[in-house]
Amino acid sequence: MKTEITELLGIQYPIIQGGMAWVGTWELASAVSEAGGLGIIGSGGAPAEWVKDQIQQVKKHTDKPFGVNLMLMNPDADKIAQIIAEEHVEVVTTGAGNPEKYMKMWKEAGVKVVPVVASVALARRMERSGADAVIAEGTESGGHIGETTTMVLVPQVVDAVSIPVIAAGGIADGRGFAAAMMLGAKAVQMGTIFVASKESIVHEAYKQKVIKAKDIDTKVTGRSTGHPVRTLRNQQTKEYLRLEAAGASLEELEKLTLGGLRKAVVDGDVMHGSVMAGQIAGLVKEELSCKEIIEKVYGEAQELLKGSQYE
Ligand code: TUI
Repeated sequence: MKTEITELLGIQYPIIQGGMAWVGTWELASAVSEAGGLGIIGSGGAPAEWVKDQIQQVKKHTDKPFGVNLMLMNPDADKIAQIIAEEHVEVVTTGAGNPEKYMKMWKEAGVKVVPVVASVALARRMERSGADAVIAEGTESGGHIGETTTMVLVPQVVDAVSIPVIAAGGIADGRGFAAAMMLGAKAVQMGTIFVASKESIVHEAYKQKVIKAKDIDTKVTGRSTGHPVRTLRNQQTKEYLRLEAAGASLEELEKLTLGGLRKAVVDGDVMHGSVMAGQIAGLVKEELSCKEIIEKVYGEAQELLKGSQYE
């Protein structure tokens, strides 16, 4: 399937892996890229040296294009932005902020810039600043989220900008993929399903929690602090929501989630850690390789899109 995104990024399938903190390591990113999608190293809150090392590792394991996600709240963001330019990474995606100040440097280095947006306003602004495409990410997604659903956000972003739009949030099979194309997207980004993939380095307990999750098993914490985060419900979310409702201080709340994602991903503490996952976790039932995931999602979508312009 050729779309503006496969052409822009030089990839076989219009499928992009979400840039997940702690999860988007070289192992996952190179597996997704090797399978014909776009693998992404998730910088999260990691130090710049770690990101540089991961880039070298992906380059060793695949010749295909890959990207780096810069989480803009990372204290090392300036340094990581520079490494992305120096290493001539093919694509940068950004999250949790506005990447305008790095745009010129990246464009000069030939890096394609694809910001994640959760609103039409930011999508428009990113297009004006020179973004090559945007990822419209709905509130169904795991991790740090906006307010609007994928179904509602994607067509409005598509109408607002002339650069290609990638849909994210709530997609884990061919039906979601086909639906996103019908909304006007030129590719999809998926996170949760890749968390549970064979190549994902997350602790086995994390994978099993995703695989066992049902439709209503995610919770959003931090709405009151302005940093809403979607995770699978556990002791941590229960305690957080209790404290949040009781008007606890930011400090008290942050104490509960500090280092929570590492705790879940690395230590496998899925009771007290932050088990970030999207609402679509309920649809993820088995652990497949990245190649199997991409071929399954794409194959299902191809059947559904017969007779449409994407055939
Ligand atoms: O960034 C994400 N998802 C993430 S980042 C992350 S690491 C983290 N951990 C704990 C707390 C906070 C972050 C985990 N998941 N997705 C992309 C995304 N960006 N979603 C929403 C946004 C967003 C929100 C507001 C982007 C820009 C924005 O405003 C920009 C501005 O300054 O106008």
